[in-house]
Amino acid sequence: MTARIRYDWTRDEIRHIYRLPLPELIFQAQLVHREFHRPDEVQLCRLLSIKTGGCPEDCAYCSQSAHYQTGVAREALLDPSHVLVAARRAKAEGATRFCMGAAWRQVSDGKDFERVLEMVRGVAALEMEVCCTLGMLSQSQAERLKEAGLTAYNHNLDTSPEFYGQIITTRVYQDRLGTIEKVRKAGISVCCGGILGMGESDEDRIGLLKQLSRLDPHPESVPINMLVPNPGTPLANAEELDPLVLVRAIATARILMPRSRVRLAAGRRGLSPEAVALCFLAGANSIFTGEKLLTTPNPGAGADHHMLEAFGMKAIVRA
Ligand code: SAM
Ligand code: DTB
Ligand code: SF4
Repeated sequence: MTARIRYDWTRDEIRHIYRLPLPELIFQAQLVHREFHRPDEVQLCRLLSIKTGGCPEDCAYCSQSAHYQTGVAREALLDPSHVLVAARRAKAEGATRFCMGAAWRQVSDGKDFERVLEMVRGVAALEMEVCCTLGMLSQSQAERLKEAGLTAYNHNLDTSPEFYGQIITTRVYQDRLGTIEKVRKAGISVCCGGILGMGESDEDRIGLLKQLSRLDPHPESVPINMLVPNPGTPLANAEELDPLVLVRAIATARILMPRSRVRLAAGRRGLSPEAVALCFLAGANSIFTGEKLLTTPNPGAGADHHMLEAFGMKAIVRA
């Protein structure tokens, strides 16, 4: 049977998939996965925080929000030459995508934005996929990023529209959707996903998956993060998520969005190798590698090459 790409998934259909017996859910996800992707291949991506801390938003999970005392120091925008050294190193270690994150509510025009454009041009020249996550954007900024060679923009919906207000109060869901639309209109591919383990319910996770699967076209890349609890944030003591919930969410995302790259993003350090293997079986085909995500630790490139070897899987060489 050939999976059809659909943009009209209903909550009932998604709930039905999400609640299938686990072996059946993983089997269905594998059918879709094998039709659209090579099951032994994983994309390695590298993150770099180009502007850390002091963010005016109040995202309850984030170490970089100025609203909480998290011990993350506020830093100025990095120098493009420093960023290029990191990108070259990432490429040498097998990454085919380089993602630069800034703790901004939105991009402002001026010196800093020009510097970001210079970073994008530099990374694009290394023939890597270049992704940025800089907060909200204007249409003309999106177009200038595209001209500079940006291939993807990350902007997450994070959770369901219903739960959103309990996590972030300084912007609304519609702001996020608006930015994603501008990115799409500029011809940049969309990277959009969410976080699990913030105290949301199954219905919230289903709600997030519904929002993502009704974006037309689907986001080319869907990062699924597990909360990394940060001391000092309101979610510092959130209850740990059952990894099988993560596996269910990944498998459901795979079935709903067959062509998308599903990225097992933050929180991987807390997973056993068996849980990571289950995530791959459920249809994840990308990870962040390198010792740091933006501000929190992550498995290093060496450990990840080791892991893939043990699983008999390989990193893709060209994006
Ligand atoms: N400031 C920009 C924004 O929010 O769009 C870009 C950077 S922000 C850190 C990118 C994404 O990382 C967030 O939307 C969230 O999904 C994820 N993230 C941030 N902190 C996290 C944490 N502690 N655990 C898991 N995911 C996290
Ligand atoms: C995404 O969904 N996850 C990445 C990337 N997009 C920018 C960020 C994860 C951040 C984890 C927390 C930290 O390191 O500060
Ligand atoms: Fe700022 Fe992004 Fe952190 Fe929210 S997630 S506080 S917008 S850096």
